[in-house]
Amino acid sequence: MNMTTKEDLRKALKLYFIMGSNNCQARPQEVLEEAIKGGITIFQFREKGTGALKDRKKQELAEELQFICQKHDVPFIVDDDVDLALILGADGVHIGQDDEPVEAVRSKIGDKIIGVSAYTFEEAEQAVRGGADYIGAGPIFPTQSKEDAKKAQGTQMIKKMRNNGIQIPIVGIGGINLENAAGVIAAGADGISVISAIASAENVTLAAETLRNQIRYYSFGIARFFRFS
Ligand code: TZP
Ligand code: ICP
Ligand code: MG
Repeated sequence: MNMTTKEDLRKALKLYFIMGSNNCQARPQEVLEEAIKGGITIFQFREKGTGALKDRKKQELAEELQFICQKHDVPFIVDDDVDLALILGADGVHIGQDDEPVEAVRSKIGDKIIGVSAYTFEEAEQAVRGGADYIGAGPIFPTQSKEDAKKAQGTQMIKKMRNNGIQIPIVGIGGINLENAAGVIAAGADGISVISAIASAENVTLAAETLRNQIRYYSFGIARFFRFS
């Protein structure tokens, strides 16, 4: 995967697809292939919750999904499991507030991508200080996909992070779909991350494609607005 500059990462975060084996009906390998056809720009392997695979089985699925990502030059990120990310040589890890501090993860994983979940501005600020490469802000809208999800706080949290000096890439997460994706970008996010809007879609490729077009259209509008105003 070619990710040579910070701007490459910002671009790669436009349409972030997250999935584990319990998020889809069809085989995850097929769902990922279809989502890539639809234009997802980065993928996170998040094997969590009811019936989640463990150990050897988890690693085998991760390897297969990583292979698919590599074939299509889509960055492959591992949720939570820094050891697995290292074993696989993943492009990065995504960690939450209950995981190890960013600094500790950085010392293990070197210059690979580190994303951090943030619910508040203070959490985002701390992640930046620790050396995070991007922030996953949310839940923005109510979600069914995370068992212990906090209360949704709307797009204002993204605005707050932006207005208070968070400059690294931000992706919104939680309940994002075709109807509300534009508002997340308009609030200042570089991209959106979704599980169910793609993994549970009847037509995975079409769902990804439609989200991608939505983001493209709105990011373009915002870029023009700032250039001419
Ligand atoms: N973290 C905050 S919300 C969420 C995670 C992992 C789940 C997002 O899933 P969905 O289906 O896109 O709401
Ligand atoms: N944000 C992102 C991008 N991924 C996650 N797993 C999360 C928040 C909790
Ligand atoms: Mg976590």
